[in-house]
Amino acid sequence: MESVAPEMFDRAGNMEELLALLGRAGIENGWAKREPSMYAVPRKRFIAAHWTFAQTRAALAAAGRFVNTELAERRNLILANPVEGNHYPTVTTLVSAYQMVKAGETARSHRHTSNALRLVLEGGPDMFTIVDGVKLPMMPNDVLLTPNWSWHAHSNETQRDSYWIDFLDVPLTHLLGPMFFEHHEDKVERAGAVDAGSPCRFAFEDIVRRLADAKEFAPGCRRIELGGPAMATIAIHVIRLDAGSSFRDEPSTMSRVYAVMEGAARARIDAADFAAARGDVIAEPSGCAGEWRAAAECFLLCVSDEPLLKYLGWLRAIPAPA
Ligand code: GTQ
Ligand code: FE2
Repeated sequence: MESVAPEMFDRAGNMEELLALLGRAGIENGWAKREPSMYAVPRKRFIAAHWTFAQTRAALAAAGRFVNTELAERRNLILANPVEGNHYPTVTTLVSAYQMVKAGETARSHRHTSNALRLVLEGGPDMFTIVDGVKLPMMPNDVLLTPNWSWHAHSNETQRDSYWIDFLDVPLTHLLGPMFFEHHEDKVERAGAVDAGSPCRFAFEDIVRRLADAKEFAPGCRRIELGGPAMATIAIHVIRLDAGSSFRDEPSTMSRVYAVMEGAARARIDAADFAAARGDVIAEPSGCAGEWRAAAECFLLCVSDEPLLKYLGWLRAIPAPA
């Protein structure tokens, strides 16, 4: 970029000379752009993808032999969307990861501006996430929140390694810029009482009870929301499908990440077919059509950026291509 005097533009004799001057001045023209900045409907960047707990569990168990929580802030495996060149987001705004904390181990206290939640796959009454000094039990299928800037550590006081799935809005934090992170002065924040009834904990038994009273949104399909919404950028829904039932997600601007809490499901997302078992994760990026089907009764966790898009006035259906 150099300084181009106004008189130079006066002397430009044709479009080519003008474009050359603009180039030297570091100014992009808006009529013959490299890339159109607007288009009729959203372009897709991410693709549907499936990760199995069978595979990631084995990988985390192996990581448990080589990686301790002194070395690793968290012993986690990032579910980067498999689209070419991507190494981090699972979908536009969200990243998902599997995490394991060994029996007797702790993962130190920290806080960050990114909002997070976890879905417990293997835990117990003495597996805790310590949120702002309060111990929240991590029982199988519980959902735990660690919103923006809340201190959190994980303390496994059970006899078995614990596994769960993390969901965070880090890709959104990266895009907008407001990432802050710090360690607690105590390695693991001192915790008072156990609070199984914390607003940051959704116990599976309560989820099951609420779903029993929920009305159908499609035949054999019931859905509840955890929180309203759970966090500023993230909505969490749990869907219960009776055996043989199915529902559709119409293509829209929201991004979704699903996890199977119980049972097994088949998903057809755009042209891809997936058979998902308990603990598996499926990315359903914005713009994708999803069809979900249960062979046997099934519980699905759906994590989305719905509240963010709603707030922005950008939650819209995307019409199918003509
Ligand atoms: O457990 O605090 O998968 O901060 C990524 C970042 C988990 C966590 C992740 C995190 C955590
Ligand atoms: Fe964290």
